[in-house]
Formats: sequence, C-alpha cells, structure tokens
Amino acid sequence: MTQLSIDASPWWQSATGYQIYPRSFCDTNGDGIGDIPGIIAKLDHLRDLGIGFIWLSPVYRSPMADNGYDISDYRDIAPEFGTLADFDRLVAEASARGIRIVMDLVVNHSSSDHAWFHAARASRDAPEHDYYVWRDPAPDGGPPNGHQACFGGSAWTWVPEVGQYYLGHFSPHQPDLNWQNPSLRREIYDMMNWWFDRGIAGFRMDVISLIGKDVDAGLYEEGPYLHGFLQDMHREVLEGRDSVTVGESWAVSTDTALLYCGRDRRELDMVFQFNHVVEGWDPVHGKWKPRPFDLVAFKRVLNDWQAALANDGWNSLFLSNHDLPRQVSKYGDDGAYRVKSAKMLATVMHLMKGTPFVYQGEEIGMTNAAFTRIDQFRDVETLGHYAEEIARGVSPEAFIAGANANGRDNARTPMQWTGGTNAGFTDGTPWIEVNPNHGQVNVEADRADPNGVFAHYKELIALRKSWPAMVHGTYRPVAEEDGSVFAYLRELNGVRLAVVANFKGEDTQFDVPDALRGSGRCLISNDIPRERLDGRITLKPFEAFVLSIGG
Ligand code: TEU
Ligand code: CA
Repeated sequence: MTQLSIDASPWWQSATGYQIYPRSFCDTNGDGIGDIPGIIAKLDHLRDLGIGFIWLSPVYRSPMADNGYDISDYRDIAPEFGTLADFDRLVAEASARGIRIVMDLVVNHSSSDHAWFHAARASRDAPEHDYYVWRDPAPDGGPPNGHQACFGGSAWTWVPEVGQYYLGHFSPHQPDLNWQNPSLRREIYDMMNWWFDRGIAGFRMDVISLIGKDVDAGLYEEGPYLHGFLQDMHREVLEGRDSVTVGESWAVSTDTALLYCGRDRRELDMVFQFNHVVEGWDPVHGKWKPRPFDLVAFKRVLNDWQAALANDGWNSLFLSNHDLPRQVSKYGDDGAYRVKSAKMLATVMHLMKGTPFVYQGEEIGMTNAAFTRIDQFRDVETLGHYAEEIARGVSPEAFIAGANANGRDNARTPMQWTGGTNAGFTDGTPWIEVNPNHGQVNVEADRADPNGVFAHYKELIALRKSWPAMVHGTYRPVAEEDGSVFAYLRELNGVRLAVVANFKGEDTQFDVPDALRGSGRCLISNDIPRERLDGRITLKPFEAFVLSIGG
C-alpha cells in the first residue's frame, strides 16, 4: 500500500473500538443497573486507554427480555439507562475526548412490546401487520414448521386474534421484522438517519445476516434477499457519510465475507465473524459442551480470514463480547498467569490486520464468573437452554459447568472498578452478582500497576497510532502447524514487525522461521524484552512480544 492510500484510509482502520454493555458498566443511581450517566462518569478511563470509538450495546427503550436486544421504541432511551438528553451529553462528552459513539442496531426483530407489534397482533388489516412474519397453522393446527427459537422452544407463537403464528427466531419476545415490507424498511432507514443526525458515528448491526431470510424455503442465515437489502440501506442511509458499520454474522465465512464488505459492494465496512469461536464448540452439543482448545485450528481460522481480506474488505479483531466467555479464561490462564496471558492474547489480536475491539473489563483481565446455582444466572439464552437440557436428561451440574465455560453471563457480571463493595459498580444491589475476585481484579489496582494489563493495552493502542505497519502492513503467518506458538509477520514499506506469542503456560522451544529472523527494537513485550530472533529460542510461559526487525 502506498503512503498516499494510507493517509486516505478511513479513521476506523487505525482506531481501536471498545464495547460497553451498559447494564453492567457503571450504576450512578443505586438501582443496581448500569446507566448512561455512569458511562459518562468513566469516559476518562477510556480516553486514557486511547480508544477511538465506543460500540454501545442497546440503550433503546425495551422491556429487557434480552437486555435491550428487544427494542420497544427505536427513538427513545430505556428509562433505566437514562434519557435522550443523557445520550446527547454522552455523544458530546465522548467527542470532547476524541471518542465516537457507535450504536447497536437491532432490526432483525423488535420487542413484542413495540407499538408496531401491538397493532400487528390486533388485526390483519393494520398496516403494521405485515411488518412481521406471519404464517397460517399447519393442517393439524400446529406451528407452520419445526423451526426452533435460538433461546428455546418453537420459533412460532400463536395469536388467536388474527388466527396466525408469528416468527420469533430468538424468542417469542423478539418477533422477526418482515424486511420484505417497503414501509418497514423506510421506518428503519429514517430511524437510522435520525440517530446519525444526533451525532453518532455508525452502527454495529445485530444478526444482520438474518434480514434476507426466505422462511418458506427454510433459509434464515444469509438468505436470498440479504445483500439487496444491505445495498438498499447503504443508498438510503450510509452513502456519503463518514461512518463505520460492522455487521454481526454467525454465518459469514471467508467465502461470503466480501459480499458484505468488499469495496465495490456498497454495503458494510466490516463483519463480526465467529468462525474462530465456533471452532471451540462441540459439533453436536454446541457451546454448552466446549471442546479442548486447539491452537492449530484456531490459527487456521484467523489466518484464513487474514488471507481472505488481505486486499479488499477489512477484518474486525476480537475474542470477547457480551455473548462470549471472558477471553483470559477461555484462551489464556485466569489463575497464576492471568495478567501475563491476558497481555499475550491482546498482543496477538491487536497486531493482526484489522480493527481491534476491546470488551469492557478485558483491559484489566477480567475473568469468567464461577456460578454454582442456576438462580445466579440471568441470561435468557442460558435459562431457556437449561430448561431444555434438563428435560433431555442432562444433569444440572453438567449444564452449569458448560454455562460457566461458555455462557453469556460470564461477560455480563459488573465491571470491576474497585476492590470495595460491589466492585464500585453500584451502591445498591447489582442485577447480577459481582465476581468475587474483584478484590484483586479491578480498575483501580490494575491501573496503579505499571505492569498491569491496562498499561499493556494502552501501549498496544498507542503503538497502533505510530506504526502504520501495524494497521496497513501485509500479514504473513509462520509456523502454522506449531501447536504452542502463534507467530506472524507484518510488513509495510520495508518495516517488518515480528509477532511471537506462546499460548502455553510453560517454557516452549521455538525454531525461529526464516521470515522472522533478525534483530531490532522490541516494541512491546510481557516479559524481558528481546532484541534478536534467531535459531532456537525458549519462550517463557505465555510470553508475547513484537520486534521491529531489520529496520
Ligand atoms: O447475538 C446473535 C446470536 O445469535 C447469539 O444469540 C448467539 O448465537 C449466542 O450468543 C451464541 O450461542 C445477537 C446479540 O449479540 C445477542 O446479545 C442477542 O441476544 C441476539 O443477537 C438477539 O438479538
Ligand atoms: Ca442505574
């Protein structure tokens, strides 16, 4: 890439994103629920970290069946989170610190409490009826087909008033919107433009790969209408804006990625893909039965994505979000090597080509929860599947073990600000229990430690701003069959960055591949800085470093 094209590259390529799950971030009024004033109160923490934008999980008005991923008014803020005035203040205060706000766009479905759905379920003649997906019963009166909802049970719910079933791909509280209806699409585009006019910088689009579904053909993910609708949305909303869009897709693969984010497509800027996440799930039992971590397979997935988007499109880089376990628990060691392995994972992810996303608490190495009773869980998905799995004969202990390993509540325990009561998250009773390790793991303690996790993230994010090779350099994987070490080379205009990371909690021998040989400056390390890469080296447990070689 030439210097000119680098200078013209969009801001979101060199920025780092930070995801906030508002309910669990910071509570200012003692109701036990995080709120927008709480986010504003903590903006200095994010400015110090150096992030460029916040992806804010939904703050819209919602009955909170799925913590806001069930919206009852797209143009208002949930009272428990604050007001539109609070939101405007957030945009302004963030902007004053050089931080943009990216909202979550949840338009595959609304809440069953949305005014549209109230009208839709009351009469077939209401214009809003067709905003949702209705089908007649099967000949026996049962649901039109056997499609199961993501959070358990049938995806179809009977409404006697209209004598039809509606589709709720996730749950009955989340009726699917019918994107085939042009008025519905118009409503959504107008709403998006309304938020842009309020000063937001873009959208993360929830399960966007579902909007083009063909229900009767049984096609849900990446259905036949998907890209037509995304191009339509681009024309009506995104064209000409200096915005960023990231579409969430559990179905996207390296084969389909460029259909969303190829430069000539006029759809989205990036996708959140999950191939590397699902790789760690049981092929039959899914997330509830995780399989042992396989570094070679994990690298293969990420390396394939780097290759697929090498010259077109752009990767999003993440291991964590509000639906996933804490990364240090999942891929590192949340015991003796918590700090060191958290830094190692961050180094590997931030040095790849793409835009890194940090999930709240990741920057201090927060860990999974270790719940022992089902009543400690809050997540609609976990509770829905619990009922189903128990009915199927799975023991509660086995299910809870799976939920502790992979469940969504791991990421949703409150942000640990201090070692004090409720980790400084709330003066009241938190809506979900605080992780008991907050005495050791908290922002105050970690930031006070020059060798803390925060310091390492801050350094990575700063490096990104001064090393164009980190953002735009080519990516070349090495030692792909090595089951312990993740290593690669980034290269731009003669600048070569060698990245080496030991995924094992023990000393590991590593034969330095030719491509990485050389000596130079150590840009970042979680151990004693190295200056030379040659021959066979012994990596310390979870050691990771970046060396600028030969330049
Ligand atoms: O998640 C999409 C989704 O499919 C998840 O439910 C995912 O499959 C699951 O966590 C893995 O088992 C998005 C949001 O990120 C999630 O929080 C919402 O619950 C969901 O959509 C519905 O809006
Ligand atoms: Ca609150």
